[in-house]
Amino acid sequence: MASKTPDFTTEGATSDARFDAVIIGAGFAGLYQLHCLRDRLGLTARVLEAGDGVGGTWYWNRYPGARCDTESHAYTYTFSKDLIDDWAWTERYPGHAEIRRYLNHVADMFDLKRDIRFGARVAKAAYDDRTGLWRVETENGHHYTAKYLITAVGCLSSANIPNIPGLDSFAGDWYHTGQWPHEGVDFTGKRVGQIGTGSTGIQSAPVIAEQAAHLTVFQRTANYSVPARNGPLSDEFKAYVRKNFPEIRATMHSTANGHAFTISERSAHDATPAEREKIYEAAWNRGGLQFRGSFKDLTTDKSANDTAAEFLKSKIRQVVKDPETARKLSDIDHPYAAKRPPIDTNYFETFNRDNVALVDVRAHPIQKITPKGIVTDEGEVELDIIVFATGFDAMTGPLLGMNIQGREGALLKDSWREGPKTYLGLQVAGFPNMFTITGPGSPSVLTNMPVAIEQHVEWITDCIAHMEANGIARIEPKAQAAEKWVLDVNAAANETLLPQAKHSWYLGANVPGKPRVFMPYAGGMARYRKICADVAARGYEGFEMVRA
Ligand code: N01
Repeated sequence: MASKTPDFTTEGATSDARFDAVIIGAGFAGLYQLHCLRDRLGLTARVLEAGDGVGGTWYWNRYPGARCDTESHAYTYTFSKDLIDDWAWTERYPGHAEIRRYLNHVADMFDLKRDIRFGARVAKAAYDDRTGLWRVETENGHHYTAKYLITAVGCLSSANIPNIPGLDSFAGDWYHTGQWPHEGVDFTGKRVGQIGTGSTGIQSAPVIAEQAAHLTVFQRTANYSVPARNGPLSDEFKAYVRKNFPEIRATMHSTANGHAFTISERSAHDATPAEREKIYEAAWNRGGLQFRGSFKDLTTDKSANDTAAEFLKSKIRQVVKDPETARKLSDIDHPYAAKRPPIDTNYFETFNRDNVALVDVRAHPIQKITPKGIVTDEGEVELDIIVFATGFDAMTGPLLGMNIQGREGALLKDSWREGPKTYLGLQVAGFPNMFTITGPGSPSVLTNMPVAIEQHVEWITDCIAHMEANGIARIEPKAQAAEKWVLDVNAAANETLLPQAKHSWYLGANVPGKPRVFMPYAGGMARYRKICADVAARGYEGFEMVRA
């Protein structure tokens, strides 16, 4: 882990530093929010960022193989033509280092870093009923006050490290993929155990296996995966993207998931088995998340989904040579894409290597960690390094970790004891002037994140512009509007197969004790965009606005 930056500023150290807005986080969301408030509205804003650089999730996630699953030409801001013309991605999917280079480029191009304080982890944010201002305190004791508090903390930034007895006694080294050492980890000659086979584990296992003496993958839930088919982008493709960006952007803004590909308008039931096989085979060969778009009903109709699921399971059985390992890897308990579908580079092929083993911890749960390794009821696996690819306390974790207090000192963690409650994923009743970019109840993680982020940031910016122009001191959702939105989020999830994956992090099921509530809005980005626009057009319906 990088060493902590010493304070380089006295700002907020002896008296509160005062801004129109405090933005927490310097990833895609925080950078664009700063640009909008400062350069479009002329407000003062300070970004507080825990890391020592920009990047958000990509500042922390530097594990082997870390790469975005969205194709690079769509994993991008779309608000500036100059920026689009000025940047060319090099690979079909951007790696973590290239995304950091991109975000640094954006920060430099729009001169954003001068308004970001790095190494500033927020310890507390409290609304002051008397002044109508937020007071934000960092772990290093600096204080900020602002009319607006905007959280841009990401959905997947609070590491979930399982509480396995004996971890403290482990004599080797252990790491969580979301808190990866910046200097990297040398696996040469080491016996490595990796716990977790989500999108992250599926990316990291093949890379670790190439370097380590031996890799044991501990799998609790078998997972589907489609080959990513990554590779360098041709000059022709780069030129195509530059020339056609307005159409690509229009596609990203019109599809349910914000990607640059469209979903077929055909039902899987309207194709013969031979036609379906051909379509799935073509999608498999093309690779990537658009496998989901092969038919319009794969995410909503179980029997349509079964056809894709069976195709993908048969691919696992074809690729993996050892029948027992193939059986364990293809014994999948949920519909395809009901959990976030991973894409991979040589994931299933990795299990054909002599130095890789699979342990089924659903059948043989992990009992404890000893100084020497991991123990299941099948025995002890001796290890030098444990890699926790065990995901995140998603969506609510980063917000609840900041000790946020609203009106009359009410704690966010008390308001959300039964599960998160927001209006549109944008605001919480009782927490005036606090905006949550890609908060629970927003489409966020079910979509291409930069698209969701741009929409949120622009909506928040318009809302703040409206408040400033009309002398409005305070905005917050009405309690009934938030209650209704929670019902709408549930109803939207129930229109899909998503709730059928009982162990998914969308439901909070991966963190013991977390309330089981379906958190993201599954109605699609296009529908959500219209709902937000209509709410604003009707004078911010569902919100209460109070004049100064
Ligand atoms: O985390 P996960 P992730 N014992 O929660 C297992 C995004 N992402 O980091 O499924 C044993 O999906 C757990 O098992 P189970 C993407 O949105 C994006 O992989 O709970 N196993 C599971 O196998 C993704 O969905 C990119 O039964 C335990 C794994 O650990 C999200 O991040 C790349 C366990 C966790 O899987 C999270 O993905 C990578 C225990 N106690 C990730 N606890 C992009 O490309 C957990 N597991 C943008």
